[in-house]
Amino acid sequence: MPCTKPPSAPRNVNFNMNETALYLEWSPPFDTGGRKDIIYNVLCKKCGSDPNDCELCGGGIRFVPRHSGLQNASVTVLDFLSHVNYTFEIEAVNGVSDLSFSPKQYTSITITTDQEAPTLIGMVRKDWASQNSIALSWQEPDYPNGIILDYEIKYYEKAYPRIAPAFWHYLRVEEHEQLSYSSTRSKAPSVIITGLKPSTKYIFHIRVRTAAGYSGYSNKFEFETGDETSDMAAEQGQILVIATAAVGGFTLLVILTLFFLITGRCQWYIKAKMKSEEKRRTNLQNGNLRLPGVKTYVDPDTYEDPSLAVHEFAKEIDPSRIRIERVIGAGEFGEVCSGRLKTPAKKEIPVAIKTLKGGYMDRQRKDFLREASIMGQFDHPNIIRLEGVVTKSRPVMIVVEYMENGSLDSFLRKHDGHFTVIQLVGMLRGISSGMKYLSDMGYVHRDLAARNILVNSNLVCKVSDFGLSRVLEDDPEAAYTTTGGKIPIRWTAPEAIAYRKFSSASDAWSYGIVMWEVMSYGERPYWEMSNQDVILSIEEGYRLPAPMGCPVSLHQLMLHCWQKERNHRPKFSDIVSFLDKLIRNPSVLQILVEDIVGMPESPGDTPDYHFFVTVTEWLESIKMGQYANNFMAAGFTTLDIVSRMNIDDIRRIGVSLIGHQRRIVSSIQTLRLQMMHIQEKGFHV
Ligand code: ACK
Repeated sequence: MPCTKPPSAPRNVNFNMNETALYLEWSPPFDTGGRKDIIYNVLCKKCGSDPNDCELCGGGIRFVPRHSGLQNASVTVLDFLSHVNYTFEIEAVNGVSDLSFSPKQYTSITITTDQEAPTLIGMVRKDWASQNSIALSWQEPDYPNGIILDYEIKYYEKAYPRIAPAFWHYLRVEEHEQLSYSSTRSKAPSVIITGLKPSTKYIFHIRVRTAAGYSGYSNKFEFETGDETSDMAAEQGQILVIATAAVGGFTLLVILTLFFLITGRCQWYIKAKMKSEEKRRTNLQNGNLRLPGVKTYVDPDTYEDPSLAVHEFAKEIDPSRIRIERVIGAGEFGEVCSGRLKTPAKKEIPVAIKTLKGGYMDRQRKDFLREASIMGQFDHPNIIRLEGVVTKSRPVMIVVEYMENGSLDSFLRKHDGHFTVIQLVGMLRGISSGMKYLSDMGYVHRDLAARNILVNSNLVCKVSDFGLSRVLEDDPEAAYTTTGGKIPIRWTAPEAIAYRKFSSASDAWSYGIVMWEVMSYGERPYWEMSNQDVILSIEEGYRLPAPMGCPVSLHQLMLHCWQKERNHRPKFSDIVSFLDKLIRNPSVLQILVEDIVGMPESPGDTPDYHFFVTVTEWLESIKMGQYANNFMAAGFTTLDIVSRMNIDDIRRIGVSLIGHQRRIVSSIQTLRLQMMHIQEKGFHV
């Protein structure tokens, strides 16, 4: 056997930095020295303008998980100073490195830190609590390092309420929080948080924002809301103040008033503020309150003459400005072509042109142009932009911006496995941002699916296809007027299927399905299951398992979108900020579902699975029966053994098509879940 030797240096060091954390990652060395026991050490140096003038960073800087003996090729650096050149030397060592006389092999990277982030908030105080509200206050940070823009207050119920605890048991604490928290902002160092549950403990932490970015979060503080008596106490407090003032006379009243105003604890003021805040929340929850200054969507069906609507929201284009180049697909009303549009500034821009085929009925023309009347009201980077319409000559056309990569589902299928998780999350972030815009405008899409998202050459995803959204949810006729009477079952929330309750919350359900489509590179949701089976399985509590290679945090978000109770689903604003957090902390995305022992439980009622007895039966149920012999020959003969297989086993036994590998891995995850239930219930297969 040849001797082993120290490894070569790590490669491709990369970094990602925000105001409070620096994330370093690198590739393993080319030459492992013939050994598998590679670990990494990171040495930090602060350097002056002369790169040779460096000193060790010392203890001021923190490494997570640590700076030496790292098993993974990444580390997070915290507590760095501003305007400093840091050089990080990353070395790879193995079991024989210490025995070698040759110099250590390392790669270095130098990073200059920017403006300093504000320091942390210290103590947070509870000023008072009622049944549904808590008032907090705190000191400004000692060194804000700039003007304080606002404070972000993040809070969550101490025992996470929304999903069965079993779902959370294997997750790290931070991941619980990532999904279950609420947050609010305040410009002053105090806040009244409303809409809480009575007699419930909440965890709060707060961070401050300046132009340089966010500080880290403060320590966590635990406070409890009051019970019925606390509201009475608050009322009694008021009476006491009034009584005291009456008895003690005018001077005492003045003193008390001043005292309360100065300390900001005046019960009257607080009560009034609390009431108005709670009212605001209630209005928001009912979805009635539109933010001031945010445009509201106007349903074109409210126009008696639809051509009035289209001309209000869409420009009429002279057809001589349009050059059709080629047909790129077939739409519901006619061909979709690509071409060029001459702008008034004589510039030619690429466009897609939807045409209305000849021989149409008046109703079809109205339906066709309806989409333009809707699209023309939107102006957002993640919503397909309408350039204009041609209605005064034939063919009738809708001209929209051109999206080089076409629809998202086919694009992903064409590029199976080609993107990094961060790129996929970037796409999802774009879609959620477009959906947030739509829901802020009061528009319900009803047909959100990867096939209705378009992708441009920069991988920017835009929501399109505004055809299904014909009627607003409170229209009693809604059940009978949807195009073709068809609902895209696999993408649609149960309440929308059952009683046409379409809302932004049902769009959030569809968004979860889009997430699943994206993370599985365009796989069909629920595979070949029939629509009827999909409806029944959802009703029974079944939810799609995580696609292969899917980070736990993303599958959690999907499950969150698929909560039966629609008010428990996240709002699109929650989704956007959650995905932003993931993009800022990509290390969270490294935890994949298949790395975790035990599988998440579906939300809702206890699932009632189909029980399989043989491996062949199970394979056939997922339309993979052709591999039954491969499983048997390799010794994977019982469902118990199969449930412990991993992706390498699946490749090794000869499942070479990536789509098949993915389907089998996903189904094994469901199988494991099923096994866990069987064990818990004491059943035996
Ligand atoms: O998947 P695709 O290439 O993307 O095929 C469909 C086809 O037209 C029928 O809808 C494509 N398509 C639709 N709108 C656009 C657009 N704005 N830019 C580029 N392609 C588009 C879609």
